[in-house]
Amino acid sequence: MEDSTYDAERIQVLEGLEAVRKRPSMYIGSTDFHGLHHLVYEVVDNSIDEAMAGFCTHIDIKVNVDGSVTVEDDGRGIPVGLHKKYKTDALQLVLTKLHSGGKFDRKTYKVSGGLHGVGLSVVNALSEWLEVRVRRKGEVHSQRYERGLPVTEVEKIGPTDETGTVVIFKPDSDIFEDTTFDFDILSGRLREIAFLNRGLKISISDERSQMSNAYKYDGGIMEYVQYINRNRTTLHEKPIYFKAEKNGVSVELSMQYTESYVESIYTFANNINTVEGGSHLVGLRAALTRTINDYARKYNMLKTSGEALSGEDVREGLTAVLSVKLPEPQFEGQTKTKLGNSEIRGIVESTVNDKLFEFLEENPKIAQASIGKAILASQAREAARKARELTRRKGLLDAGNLPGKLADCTEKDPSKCELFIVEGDSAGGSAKQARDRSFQAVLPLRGKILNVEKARLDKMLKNAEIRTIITALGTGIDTEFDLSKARYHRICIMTDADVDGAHIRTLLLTFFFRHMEQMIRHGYIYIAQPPLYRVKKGKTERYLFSNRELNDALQELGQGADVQRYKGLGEMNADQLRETTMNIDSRILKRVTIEDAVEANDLFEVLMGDAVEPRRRFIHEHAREVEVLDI
Ligand code: 0RA
Repeated sequence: MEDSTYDAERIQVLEGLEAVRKRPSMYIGSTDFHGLHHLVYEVVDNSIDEAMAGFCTHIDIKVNVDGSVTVEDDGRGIPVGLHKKYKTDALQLVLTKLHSGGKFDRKTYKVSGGLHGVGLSVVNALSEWLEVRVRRKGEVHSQRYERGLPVTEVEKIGPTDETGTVVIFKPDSDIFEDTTFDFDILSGRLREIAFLNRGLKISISDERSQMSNAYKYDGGIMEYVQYINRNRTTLHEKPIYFKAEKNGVSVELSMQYTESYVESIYTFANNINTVEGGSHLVGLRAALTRTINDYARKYNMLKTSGEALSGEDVREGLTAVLSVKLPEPQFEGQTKTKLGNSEIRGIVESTVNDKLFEFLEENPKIAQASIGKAILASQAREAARKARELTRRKGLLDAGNLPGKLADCTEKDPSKCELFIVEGDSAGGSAKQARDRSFQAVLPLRGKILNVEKARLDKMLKNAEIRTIITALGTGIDTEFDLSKARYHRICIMTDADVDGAHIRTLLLTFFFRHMEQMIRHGYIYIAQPPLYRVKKGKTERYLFSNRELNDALQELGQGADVQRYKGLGEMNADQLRETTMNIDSRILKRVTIEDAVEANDLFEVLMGDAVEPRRRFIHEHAREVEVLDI
């Protein structure tokens, strides 16, 4: 009987190994960059489980010179010693048996579920080699595997008075497209894990580059919120925080209001970033709206008793981190990052209702600041709605009221039409001469358009430059946006190649991102790329778009070349502008992606937000680039 169990086990392990190596994506999602990094998270997750159980205080990760990775923890150590039923060492079982939980299950929440939680055996199966060292019961135990199969016994290699586990593995290049680890990617996720596990020290070093980081946050998710808000102006110094447990589910929330208009809610379930949201997020949203309204009503902060703050109002400018831990998480959605457990909604909702109300009662100053912000948001939204209605009633944004400054094209089919938004009247003049008027329209903008970060929609609509853009495009904005009404399918932003130009481009991209996102998503927005230099020698004439191109050209053409630097579009004559930037056959246009827009939006927060320190830091850090731009 015993022997047949042993044989059956061996066959099962071999079949398991083979299955993992044959279809790795079934176990780790993919064999690309993501799958590769997933191996590290998988090993780290096991140490995190040990930390959540209260036995591990430090996890250290090393990227080694040979491309292998070492993960070391100071937990209890993986169990070692003969397993009676399987006649195999317990350590070997953990490293070879798929889902070897069962008897060895630690009775705490686990980081299992989603793509995580597949176990060390999967990492082992997908590694060219793996070595494990366990400090336990006074001895160091060691074993080596190759492609998942043991090549040594579990050996005792020396005494120790410590406990812990070390796993060293080298991903198999037969399985992974590229086996190079990215230090920044690993660091980013490890920092997130450190925030989510208060007090746990996680260090990482890269033996290839000598870079290293260490994370330990005694404030946990409260510090996480402060970190997210580091570039924003906060409305109360200390973030709201509480932790509670209900029906075996742990609910931890921290949040802080800022002057910004965006909502930044991050949710986690068992340490996994639930990017797609799910039941815990639904519960949180419902509780926020309810509790903020209850508190505001109790203290007569609303004008009329019938008045209510909407969900959008209470979330404007809010940064929040919600971390739930539950016994059996179900992850759903495209990327398995949506929490499916329906019972969690009610648990989170009632916990947040109770605890948040309690927190506000105990911290009246924070309550005032938070609710004041929500009331302001509500009033601004109402003002914006009225402004929009007024503009609509007066037809201010109708395409029938096309702005005088717009030099329109003759073609009427929008899919063939282009609009060049140009900085400054003089450049606008050159562009009008340079264009092909049959399908290219030109809209010159004067000066900087309004700062859309600070301005609310109602003020924004009073700004002539903004109105001009909206009217020329014909689409309307925000809730009234209608892509099918677009008068041009190509909108080209054409600005000077200096700091001001970059600034205006950032402004415009932020505007499109926030109020006409579909324009970007559908690929309607482009950046025109005017040249930085013209080099002329004899009959050779070249336009160059970067300093590098200039250097190369000067090398090639030798001495005596004449260099002209274009500081602004206005310095080019119409022929030059046509040839280099507007003519379909010779120009370079860069289509704006949503990632570009997000980047512009972030940059914008730094450049335009009210927090002075981040702006100073940004300008300092980017001083060199600015210099290059602004010679
Ligand atoms: C099973 C049971 C116990 C600990 C572990 C696994 C364990 C696994 C890993 C993987 C990396 N680090 C780890 N640390 C611990 C509990 C054993 C006991 O009761 O002492």
